[in-house]
Amino acid sequence: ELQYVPAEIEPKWQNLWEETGLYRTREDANRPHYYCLEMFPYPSGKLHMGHVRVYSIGDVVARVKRMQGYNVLHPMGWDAFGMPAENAAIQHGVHPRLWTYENIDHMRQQQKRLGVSYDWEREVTTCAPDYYKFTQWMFLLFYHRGLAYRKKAAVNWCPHCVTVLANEQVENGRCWRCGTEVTKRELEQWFLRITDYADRLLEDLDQLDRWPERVKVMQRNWIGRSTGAEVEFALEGRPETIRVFTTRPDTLLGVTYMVLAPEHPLVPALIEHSSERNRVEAFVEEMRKASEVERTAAEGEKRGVFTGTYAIHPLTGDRVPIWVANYVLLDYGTGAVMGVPAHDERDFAFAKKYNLPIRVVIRPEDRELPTPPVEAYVEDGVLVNSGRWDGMHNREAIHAITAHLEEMGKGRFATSYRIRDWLISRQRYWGAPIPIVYCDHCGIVPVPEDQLPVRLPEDVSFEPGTVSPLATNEDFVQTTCPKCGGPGRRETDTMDTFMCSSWYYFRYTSPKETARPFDPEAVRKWLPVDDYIGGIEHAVLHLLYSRFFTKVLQDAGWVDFSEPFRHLLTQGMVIKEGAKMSKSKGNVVSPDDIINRYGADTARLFILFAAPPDRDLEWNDQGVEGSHRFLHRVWRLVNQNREVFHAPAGDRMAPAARDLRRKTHATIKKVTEDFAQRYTFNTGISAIMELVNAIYAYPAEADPFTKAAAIRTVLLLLAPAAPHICEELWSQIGGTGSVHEQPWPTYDPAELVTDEVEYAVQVNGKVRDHIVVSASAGEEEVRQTALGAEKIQEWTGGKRVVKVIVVPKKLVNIVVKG
Ligand code: ANZ
Ligand code: ZN
Repeated sequence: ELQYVPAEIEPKWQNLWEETGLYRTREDANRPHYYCLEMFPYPSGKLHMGHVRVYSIGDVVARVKRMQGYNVLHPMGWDAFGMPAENAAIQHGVHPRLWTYENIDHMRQQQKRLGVSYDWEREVTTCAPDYYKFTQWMFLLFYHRGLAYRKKAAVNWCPHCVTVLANEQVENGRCWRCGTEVTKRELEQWFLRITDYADRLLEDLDQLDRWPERVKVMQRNWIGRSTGAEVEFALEGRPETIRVFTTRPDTLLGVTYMVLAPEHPLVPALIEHSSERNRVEAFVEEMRKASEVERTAAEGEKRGVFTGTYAIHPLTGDRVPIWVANYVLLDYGTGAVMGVPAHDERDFAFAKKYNLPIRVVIRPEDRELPTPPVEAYVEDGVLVNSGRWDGMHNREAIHAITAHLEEMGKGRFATSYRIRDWLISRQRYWGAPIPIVYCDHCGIVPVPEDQLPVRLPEDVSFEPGTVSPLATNEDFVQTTCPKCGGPGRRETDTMDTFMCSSWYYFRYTSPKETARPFDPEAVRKWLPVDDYIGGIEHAVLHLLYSRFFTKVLQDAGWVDFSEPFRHLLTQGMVIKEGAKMSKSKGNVVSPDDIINRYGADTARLFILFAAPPDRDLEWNDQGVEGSHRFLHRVWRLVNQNREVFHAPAGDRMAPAARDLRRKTHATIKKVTEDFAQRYTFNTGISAIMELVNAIYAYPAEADPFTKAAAIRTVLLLLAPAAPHICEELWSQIGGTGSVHEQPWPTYDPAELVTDEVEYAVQVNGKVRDHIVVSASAGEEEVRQTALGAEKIQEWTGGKRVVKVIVVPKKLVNIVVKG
């Protein structure tokens, strides 16, 4: 008998699969297409268990779909630009390109060892010129559509290193290298106008009925659309007005003060002649240094200063004191709010603290509010102290008051968004150069498409001290203006790596295209992606940007759909001892160790079996052992039953054979649903385990055909999860071709029908129990089974049975007396 030695069979089959091109994407015209995609990794160095989990999930789906007769696109690639490569260059003196490509080679090897069925001929690497050429092309597409623009924005700046820092390089407000406190610096930067697409990004979420609700909620909050009104407040003794955004124009008559954000552009002019000028200036300076998070934390202290100036209430003409406070943000709404302490919690706290008046204008319909109020009343109600609107329901008043303001020219209906335009400039080396030239004559000039890629120069200085490493290479910087041919200077910033990952799934459909980012025909065939599998940490940025790109490509006529991912599966974390695996916790289990010890099939099986994919998975060594033992059991099942594959047919209608056939078909049904519809791989695998048990229990003398068919079914159903062992055993039983090219087994509904009948059992006309008997049971057997049922005896005990009526295949009625 052969031994199960994963270290022998796994590399053997991996090499054979590669030689025969088993996983090359098939494009038969008569088969439907299926695109199964896992989020591509950042080549950080080596795979962790989280990677193993996503790839195992994706691989099961891809393999099942291939067996079900689809053309399957199942590609892999590298999100290869980004900070860690550059940090390695700074810290260890390796060039980012070398570091990155070495990591890619290593991780690709690990993926191959896992036996994942990728079509490696479609691999994409975002840091390769043939790829980033088209990331630059995308930038130009946005630029020419008026969706890319330049404006000044603040970046993190380390005064000691004299360099810009990425957000990830700021640790607790200090530089990651030297620990100096980080300051802000204004630089010209490129933005993409994602806010133009805010409404569509929000509304199209409703189409995504196969996305987790949690992800959609996060995207909705990120976009943060609020509807309400803008109200114009005149200023006392000044010509300007203050415009506020409010979601509650119904509370307008409750306004007792106004607040401007500390950086509001009107503040300096407002306080110029004010007695409060010095105090306000000091406060503004202090706020400039605090982070947004600190300033707006809900529990955080609300602080402010009076400016010494007043606005005029648009309806009453009352004087309203103007304050500056930490809780108002410059870049939300208009950067100014009307303070309504009676109906807003933050305003209430602020008014209490600074002794500002509180005026109630809404009260509940069924009770009085205490005077003075002890908290903000934020619910719906009817208006009071609001003149002509008194008694109106506040929902109605929102509309009525805004309409009134509009008539007076003092306000309008308005919508506000939390989402901001996407800042894509990075003062970093390891990214795609922004394809722009600055010319003294022509200004900003986009690099023409036929001059792409703008190549990333090899030779730059990574030493901090310049704004952007690319600026240290004069050959790169100095160029000719594409428009006038005069001297020009290249943009030296690179693009946010989220630009690279926003379109890679298009590239896989036609990765060898040289003149366009992708072949629209190929995209029409494969997209939208059928399954997209990845981490919840991408719920907002990557997934939102990808949706944005798709909509822009749709508007430009490159694709004919608006959403790139039909079904999104966000897998849970892999944890050990209740915590996420991480170096700092010292609880990391290395995929290599597990593969060395048990083989890839065990690793994959355990990971799929231990939890449903969207839940966190608790790593446990006994579980791994258990999965490994199960594979041994499957191995022995085949090896101890070689003869059944050659034996003559026996009695196929004997009860044991019928039972095993029923079990086999029921398992096919269950596993098909679990693997290809519900994505609950754990329960599918446990169904296969039960079938294996049933085969072991099958009597030696029973029909061998049925047994052989059941074993073959186990191999076919298990092949997507444990591809190597199933391939090996398939070949041992003389199966033709690869197990992975067999048609997925289908079940016969007729085989599922059980030969049993259920009867309701009544005692004196009331149903007291149900019994199950063989369909062939005669009336007497049914009668005896009913009378013998435990629950029935509770009702008949001590009484006289006067009659038993059997309605065939339905009902037994027992009549008792006494
Ligand atoms: C008056 C008012 C009365 C408000 C009331 C609320 C309740 P959402 O829903 O998040 O859009 N606000 C407006 N701009 C702000 C800014 N730049 N910084 C901080 N707060 C700002 O919130 C809109 C509400 O948040 C607005 O409606 C405004 O306060 C405040 F009973 O106006 B409200
Ligand atoms: Zn020019």
